Amino acid sequence: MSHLTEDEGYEVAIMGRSNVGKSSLINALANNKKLARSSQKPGCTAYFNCYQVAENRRLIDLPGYGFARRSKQMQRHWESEFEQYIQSRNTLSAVIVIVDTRHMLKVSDVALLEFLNECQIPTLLVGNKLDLLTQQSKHQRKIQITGFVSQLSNTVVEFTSVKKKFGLSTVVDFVKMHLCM
Ligand SMILES: Nc1nc2c(ncn2[C@@H]2O[C@H](COP(=O)(O)OP(=O)(O)O)[C@@H](O)[C@H]2O)c(=O)[nH]1
Ligand SMILES: [Mg+2]
Repeated sequence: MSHLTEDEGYEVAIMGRSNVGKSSLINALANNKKLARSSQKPGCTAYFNCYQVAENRRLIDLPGYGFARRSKQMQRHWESEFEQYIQSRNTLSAVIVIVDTRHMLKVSDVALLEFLNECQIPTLLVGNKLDLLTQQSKHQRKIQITGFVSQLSNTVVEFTSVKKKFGLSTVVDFVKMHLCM
């Protein structure tokens, strides 16, 4: 937090567990495969990685949460950084939370979504890696996730495959709107 740029302008932050596709999404939005480090090794990103989209407009790639191989102490450190960032960053206009649709929402995803809701931060929940699901599990997962999100007044949902470039226009529109572009 203390190393971030001045709290001026607009920011959209990208959050999610490790390996769900946060860095890949930034690369897709930027149309640059090498921009954000996309890694096979989970838990690699341990910084607020800030990408300036235009003057005073940033996308922030945050470290993955719920990464068990990271020490408990590091997990607690990042939890408190997340909380502080969400609660105190004036420029934080909106958050994109990404999940891997092969799995159910995890306790940590639900906790984050509910916290963002309490803080009244506009949120887009992105159910990613849709290309890896069968037609039937796609349908089931969409019903489960959409059902949960319908209880949250500040949250909308979209299903994507960053790999197959599917569903990304909703993400682009959400980012543009909240970065006032
Ligand atoms: N099949 C598939 N793989 C994806 C998709 N999005 C990301 N990945 C892969 O998932 C892995 C983790 O992605 P990464 O962007 O590093 O996740 P991060 O840890 O959340 O930043 C990489 O191998 C990506 O190529 C997707 O939509 N479909
Ligand atoms: Mg990453």
